[in-house]
Amino acid sequence: MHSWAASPADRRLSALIRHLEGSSNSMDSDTITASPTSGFSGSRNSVFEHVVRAPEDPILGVTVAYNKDTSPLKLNLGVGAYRTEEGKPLVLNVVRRAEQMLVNNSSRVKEYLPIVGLADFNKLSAKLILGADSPAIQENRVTTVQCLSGTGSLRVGGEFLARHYHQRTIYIPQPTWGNHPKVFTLAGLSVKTFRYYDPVTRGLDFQGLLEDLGSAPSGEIVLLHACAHNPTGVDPTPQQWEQIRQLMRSKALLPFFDSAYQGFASGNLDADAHSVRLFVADGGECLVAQSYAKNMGLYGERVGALSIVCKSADVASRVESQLKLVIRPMYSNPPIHGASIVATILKDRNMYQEWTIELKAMADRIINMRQQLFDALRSRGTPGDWSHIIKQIGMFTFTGLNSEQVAFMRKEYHIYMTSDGRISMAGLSSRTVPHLADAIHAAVTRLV
Ligand code: KET
Repeated sequence: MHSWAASPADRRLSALIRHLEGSSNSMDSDTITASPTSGFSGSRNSVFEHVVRAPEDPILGVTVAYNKDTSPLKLNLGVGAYRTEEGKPLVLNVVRRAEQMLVNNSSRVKEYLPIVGLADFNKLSAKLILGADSPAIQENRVTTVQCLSGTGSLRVGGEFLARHYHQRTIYIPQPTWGNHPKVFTLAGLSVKTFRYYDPVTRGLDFQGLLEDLGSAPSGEIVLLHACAHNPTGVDPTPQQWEQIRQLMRSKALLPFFDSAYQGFASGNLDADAHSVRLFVADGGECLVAQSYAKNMGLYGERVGALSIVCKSADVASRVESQLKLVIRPMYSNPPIHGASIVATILKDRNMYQEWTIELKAMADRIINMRQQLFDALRSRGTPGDWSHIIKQIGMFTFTGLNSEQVAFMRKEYHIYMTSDGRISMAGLSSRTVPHLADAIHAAVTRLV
């Protein structure tokens, strides 16, 4: 290895170059490129002439295609965003109420937040994921920094690890949320996968998972979905989590939890934090990225948090000082509005209660859509075993439809989903279930 490659900044740069090269393999060799040094006045060529068009994002690009479709039948089941029975985006009542309180409070100003964000928000976020009585919090062993939603929290955590942790590889489940490999590669980590999902059983490949983590070099980082695994909807049982914990601790593998769906899996915030709390209860260290996009419906507010649970208060405070050095040159400090909404709700007993009720209603509606879709396929006699639709957990169903069937449903039925056959159950309603069931039925009977 060249010595220059040893610095995290260089690793990030070469990762970035690889990333960009990866999206430019369709470059036409005949393309005439502008020379940046040609510089004569009147040149019609842009200095960016050589820039090739990048493909749309595999998830957010689905919405781009959906928006262009003029059919009244069109249905977007791509991005994981909650919709009401009427197919409309939802702003929670408790969020509206919190916003009103913030607007009415004339003492509030728009000054910069500290680099680590809103102090109340950080304390309350750690409590929400780790539990109000968490010894790690009481012993001041947790540092929490407000970040730009779940993605930003993963990125800051990844970059901190690339700079300060002795191992540089992160193991991610196969499959996982499509942005994970990109976030961690650009943060300066190497990405490897571990077996997670078995397409035959449409369940967890627990044996494969244990084997792969068992043969990972000691000390490596492991990305775990705290609950409601995306895209598969398959979570380990509590007993399996305990086995995973024992294996990881015995090999000193460092857990990095992605908690994007707390409350969305079961409708209960504590139950959905079980995996994280299990790992924190043994006194070991871990990272947790939290998002309020889904569970508070704050998607566009970009509000989330990164917590690092350490062995001692002293380590935690030094870690926090280094997190500030990651954040300051990246975006300086986080936005104030979304975090203020969250803090307002989390610190008021009544508002917190109101939130849990609205959250449970969202989770229940999703579970109800699972049942309706399953029943609709059964009543059509659609070939195949569709019981995974009701067994899977969280926002998504990993249907098992192949990319050809997905393309067929888009073309013939104007139904949009990611090409891996993932559908966002939260985008469905009683009104649209029959249309989706018709499309799935046609896809599986015509295209095997
Ligand atoms: N982790 C997971 C597992 C995840 O599914 C998402 C978003 C995020 C993190 C990041 O969310 P943020 O909005 O940064 O808090 N997933 C949905 C949206 C997206 O792809 O951005 C999705 O899979 O549809």
